[in-house]
Amino acid sequence: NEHAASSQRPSEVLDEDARTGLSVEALKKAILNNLFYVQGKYPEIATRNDYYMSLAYAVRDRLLQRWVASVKQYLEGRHRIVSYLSAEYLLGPHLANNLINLGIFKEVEQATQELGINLQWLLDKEVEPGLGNGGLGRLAACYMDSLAALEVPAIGYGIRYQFGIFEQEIRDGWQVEDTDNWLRRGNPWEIARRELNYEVKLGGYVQHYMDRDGKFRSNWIPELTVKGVAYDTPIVGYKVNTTNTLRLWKSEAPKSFDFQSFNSGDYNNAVNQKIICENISKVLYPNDETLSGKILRLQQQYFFVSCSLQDMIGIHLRQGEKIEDFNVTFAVQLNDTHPAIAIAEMMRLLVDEYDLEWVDAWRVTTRSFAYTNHTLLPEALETWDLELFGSVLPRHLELIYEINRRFLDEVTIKVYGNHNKINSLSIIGEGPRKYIKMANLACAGSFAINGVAALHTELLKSTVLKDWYALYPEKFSNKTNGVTPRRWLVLSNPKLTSLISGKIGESWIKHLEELKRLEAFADDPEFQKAWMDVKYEMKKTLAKKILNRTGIKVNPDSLFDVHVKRIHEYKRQHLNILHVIALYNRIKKNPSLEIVPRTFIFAGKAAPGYRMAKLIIKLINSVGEIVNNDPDVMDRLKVVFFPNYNVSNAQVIYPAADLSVQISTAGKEASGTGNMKLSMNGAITIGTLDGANVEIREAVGEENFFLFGLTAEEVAKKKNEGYNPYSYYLENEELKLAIDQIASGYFSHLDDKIFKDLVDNLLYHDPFLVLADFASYVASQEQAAEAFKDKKSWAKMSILNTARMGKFSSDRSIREYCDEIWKVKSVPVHLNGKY
Ligand code: H53
Repeated sequence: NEHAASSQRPSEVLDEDARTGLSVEALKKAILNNLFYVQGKYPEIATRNDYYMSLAYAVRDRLLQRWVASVKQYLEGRHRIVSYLSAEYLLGPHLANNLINLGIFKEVEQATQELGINLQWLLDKEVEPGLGNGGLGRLAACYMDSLAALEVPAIGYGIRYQFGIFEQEIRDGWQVEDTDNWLRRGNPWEIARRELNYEVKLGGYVQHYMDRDGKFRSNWIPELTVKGVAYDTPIVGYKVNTTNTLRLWKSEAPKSFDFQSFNSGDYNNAVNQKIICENISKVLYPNDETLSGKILRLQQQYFFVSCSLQDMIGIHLRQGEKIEDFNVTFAVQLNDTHPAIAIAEMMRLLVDEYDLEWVDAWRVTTRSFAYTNHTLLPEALETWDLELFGSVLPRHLELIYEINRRFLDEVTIKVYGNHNKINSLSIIGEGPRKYIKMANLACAGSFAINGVAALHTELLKSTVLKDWYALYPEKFSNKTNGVTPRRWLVLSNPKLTSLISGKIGESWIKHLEELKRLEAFADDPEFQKAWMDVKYEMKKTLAKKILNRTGIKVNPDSLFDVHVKRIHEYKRQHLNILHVIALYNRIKKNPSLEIVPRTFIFAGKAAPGYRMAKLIIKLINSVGEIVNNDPDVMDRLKVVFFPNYNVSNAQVIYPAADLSVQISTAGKEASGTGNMKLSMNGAITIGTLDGANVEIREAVGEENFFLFGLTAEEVAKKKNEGYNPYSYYLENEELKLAIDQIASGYFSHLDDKIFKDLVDNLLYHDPFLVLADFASYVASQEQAAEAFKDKKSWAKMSILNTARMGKFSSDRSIREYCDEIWKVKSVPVHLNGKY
């Protein structure tokens, strides 16, 4: 990489007020400047989007100043760097978040106002980068925020998908997908680093030969070479100078390509090859918790991992370090198995490209990587058909065979030749077709393995990774997930934020445990009222949005029962809807029934190929159509499916929730993070003992949590004994009626076929024990409704939920990763001599 010499000293560039000043005047000047020089407009003809871009560039200049300072300081000091490898980052809009972290929200609000524009209009212009599916991608985004807030040197590596998660529309009650062309109006937050690019080989075959020194060598002759170009997004920490890099790779055709084909006159082939290369980073696979086994997905994973490792090695060597010391410079975290191919790629780079001996290469590799497991669901544990794998990564297949051979040699002694154990530990699965087990590759090549909630880690150790735990107990630890209070409280709920800060100051934003001090006001009637007033305001705001998006009018005085997350059978949105139907039937039976009015709010995307999940969406909308329009109901119940659940919509929904619905089958949800965000915003959870719910209940106190359902142990036992859902159907009248209605077409204009698969699945299989937990759920919901009637005690519960959420800040999670896994320290960054 060349560096152009400049006669100007950096400080001359940095001091320029209009570029980097934080005063209202400087910001105004910057916005107008950008309007003219970047957008080519003047105020009279500028659109809202022009102003959005001008403001975004003004903010970016301020980020860049801190970013350059951070990079300089990291490199000069030779500090240890965290490298987070993740196929997904579900960032959400940048602008408002950057204003908060830079501490200039108020100033920009005033600057825009003085220019005669409304900041909210501009914030609404941003198209959010939806480069993730759900929890896993959003976790990566929260962790990037916390790494910067804690002043930890870090790089996030991933893929710059041209199309992110699809946009969801609801037509006739069904989910319809539309492409997410998030880059259509440009992206002011990224900087294309054209000069930072790497070649990545794909396909082909491997030649073996002996070199002049008698050393065996391998030469991978690829079928295709693609180029990865770096696109950097600065991630600034909350009220610190630290600005880290999110480096996403875009795939392109290498230049040499056009030449070859051009020379041979095969223009069509050249164009086709270009398309094949560009396809690799084209689109995010829309599956959450299900593997797809598709060639393109493997290519994506390998593509971004290879670019990232080449980049890290470059950074390491440019500091004058030896390749053998790579693991001193970098701690590399694998976010699930999606980047696990990094283990084999690291071996290839070290052995084939940097000439290390196998044992030395393996030592460096196994001291560099750590692996986070995010799921116990067997259908989500990634495997690759061995033949397919070999067709994409022939050299890696050889390397994995060798890794496995040496590994099994070592293990066989330890397990006294127990074949079942050897099979379970092997990286290669046997069967009609052989396959590669990515979780086993990740475990073998990592020095640390963690789950994402206490229960999940325990279940990992006792089930899915049992044999690994028996051999390497010291590698295992738990790192309960967390979420960033900057986006999920300060940004989404500014009114609650100022109420809290008015009582206990602002330091809780960086030290969330300090929310504890709110407990002192939990019984204070005035504070309770102010608290519930904020909740009411947020419910009105959401009610407006609901009317606008769905045409459904909801009552902000009703209990907002909020179930928002990806649609999946294990998350049991159908258990929720069965409860809705039960309440509806109680009203039908006794029209003068006095019940707590409720608004059921659902939101979430279904993977486009997941039939049952799409059917559940249709069922929710069908039930809604009947319930919402039945005059007998008299507005006591409303069912809303809020379309296109994404980060922006979540920011409006969480603050308005009274009840947080977290009802997955115990043992299935690894952690959950929406549960944390809702509780932080003062919603009370109705939930099973699953994932992080267990720890949330411990933190907020059992009297502030509505518990129901079978435990993970009871679920396992019931399944072992032979679970019979049909008996639950026969025994529970309300359940039977609800299911019979669905089956008979009561909610579907008498169409009795549409929900048949769903009904049959529940009655004869019910893999997620919906029917077994139904009675207990309904009973628990009755308690919740009863509690909601007592406004004072509800307010107290709500305050205590927020007050006791300190543990669930992603700052706490990241601190644990730093201290216990990565062994990295924070590096405060100074700007012009100031911290
Ligand atoms: O990861 C979240 C967890 C959540 C879990 C989720 C997840 C994905 O979103 C995708 C794949 C996967 O294996 C796991 O379902 O429970 O909170 C972050 O850890």
